[in-house]
Amino acid sequence: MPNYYVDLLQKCVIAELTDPAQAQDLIANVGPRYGVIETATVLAAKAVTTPTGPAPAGGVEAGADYGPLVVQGIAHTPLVVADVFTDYDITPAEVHCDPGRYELVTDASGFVRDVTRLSNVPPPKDFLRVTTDATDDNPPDGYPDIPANGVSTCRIMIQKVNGRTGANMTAPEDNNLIQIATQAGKLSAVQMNLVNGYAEVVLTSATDTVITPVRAFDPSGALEEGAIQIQFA
Ligand SMILES: [Ca+2]
Repeated sequence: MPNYYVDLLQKCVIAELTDPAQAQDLIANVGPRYGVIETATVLAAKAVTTPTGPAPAGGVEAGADYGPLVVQGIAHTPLVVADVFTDYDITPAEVHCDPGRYELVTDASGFVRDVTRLSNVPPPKDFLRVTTDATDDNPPDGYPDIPANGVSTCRIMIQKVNGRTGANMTAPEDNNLIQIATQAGKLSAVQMNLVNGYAEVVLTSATDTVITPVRAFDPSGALEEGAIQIQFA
């Protein structure tokens, strides 16, 4: 049965989990922001939309964040299904999330139409969203790629994001010291301060054909780390 990784705050599926055993582990250890939908219903990709009103319309403001899956090494295929609870009839039994943090809101037929965060738990930490200007062309498989020739480069962009609202944080005080790490290739910098909540580095490819996680993290632990996978092809 397919397992879908769902952003509970945005009410949007962002990936299909491709390793059933890992998916079961994730279900047993759901995080503060994400859940798993385990359903026989086949979900079709639906492009992200900018939210135009309050829940349950949902939507993702600035693209899906695969950091938590990358950091945990969870096998997945990017799949964005916006408005998943609006568009599909999903039962509470199919939605795995932390019942101490989230309440499933059902309609008269018993289908989940909304997810609300319980207010007596602390909000999710602010986090680092990592994106790139590399495009997913060669091969087109969900991972942005650059040639594995040891000289090609791409930009790695790091944005501080409000964990509760998903909005970019761009104030002068959003100047956290962050560190960046990759398992392959070279980074133009491995430590820097955010400027108005933003930083970027250049990643130069290796000559091995690999997919490497690029992580951005806050050594103080105040921010949740972010990551992206870059393919050298
Ligand atoms: Ca690719």
